[in-house]
Amino acid sequence: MDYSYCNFMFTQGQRQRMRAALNSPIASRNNLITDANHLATGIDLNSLCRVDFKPDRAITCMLDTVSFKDKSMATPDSWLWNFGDGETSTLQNPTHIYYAAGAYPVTLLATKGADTISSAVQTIYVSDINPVAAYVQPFDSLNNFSDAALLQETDNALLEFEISNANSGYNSARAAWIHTADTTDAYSGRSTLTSSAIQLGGQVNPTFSLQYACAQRELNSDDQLEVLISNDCGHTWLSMGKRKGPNLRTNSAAYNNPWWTPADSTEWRAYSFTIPAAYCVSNFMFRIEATAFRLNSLYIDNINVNADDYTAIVEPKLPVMSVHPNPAHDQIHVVTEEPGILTIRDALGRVVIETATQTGVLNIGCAEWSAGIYVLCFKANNTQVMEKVFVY
Ligand SMILES: [Ca+2]
Repeated sequence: MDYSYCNFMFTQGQRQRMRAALNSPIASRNNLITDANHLATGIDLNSLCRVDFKPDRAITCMLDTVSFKDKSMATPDSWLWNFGDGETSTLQNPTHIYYAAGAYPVTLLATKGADTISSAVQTIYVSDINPVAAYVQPFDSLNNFSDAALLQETDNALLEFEISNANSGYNSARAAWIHTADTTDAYSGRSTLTSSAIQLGGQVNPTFSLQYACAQRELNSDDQLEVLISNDCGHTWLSMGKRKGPNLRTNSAAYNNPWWTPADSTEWRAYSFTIPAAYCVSNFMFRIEATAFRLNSLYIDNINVNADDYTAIVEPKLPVMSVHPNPAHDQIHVVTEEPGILTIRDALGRVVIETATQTGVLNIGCAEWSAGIYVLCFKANNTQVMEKVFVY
């Protein structure tokens, strides 16, 4: 039986269960793929039939260490690694440091007795430290994701992000788009877009934001969007929250036709957060992870990282609001950069003030307010930002 295409045949959940079963010590199942078991079941371990390897990461930074692990069947006698930058190694499981940004094709040539086999090429993407302390991506004039300094990885090629059709972006021409063709092969999988390193060292409260639009084939499936951030060049990742199922879709109907397109900006939502201080480092990265079960279409647009300092924004971005002093006692000064609606709620969610704002400063007296936390929500251009203020 050939299961080599099993990522097209089974759902994510089924695959996780099968992998868990194979790696479980129960009934010694985790011994099934050991050399000892291969010997016992008559597999010839004296000849080499498959040479393969796995890097600990496919995207990394200059001067960072990448670990490579030999995954060949039947332990080879010798190894010759080519790291794609002119350097080689004869260790079984070497580490390597890249000293310049670029894409490096890595191969492993392994020998056992008379057999010498080369692995397939795997590319390691090495990121420079971005000299611009911001990242903005509107996807409108993009040919491929590497031009956007985004590395795409997927476990189902039918569910890769691609550039969307005309007039489907957020208030704009195009977006990044996962759409499921009308075939069960294309229903289940995970695709990620990982940024290169972004220079956030020394930044104060930079923000991450993107817009997304989503429709589902079935309203009870757990399609998911998650943004993760790294402060160590992709070694470890912190989830900034998952949007799942009903919290992900921006259109309430179930769509079977695979070509759903958001009608207008009301079918888009913002995913935004303030980047924690511990992540304001010189090699900040973000990863957008989309997991599909019965997805119809997922659109991502208008990624902004610390965009307030960036001068080349061509699309609407999140409205800008600053609030001071904070904590406040007598007055709150709210500065907004465009007309919009400001709503202030107390800790129980009750509206204290709702008012239209113009560009500039709005002074709000708060001397009579009870002490506590208040949430200011500023809406403009169909998006919103929030700030908390403590009144004492
Ligand atoms: Ca766009």
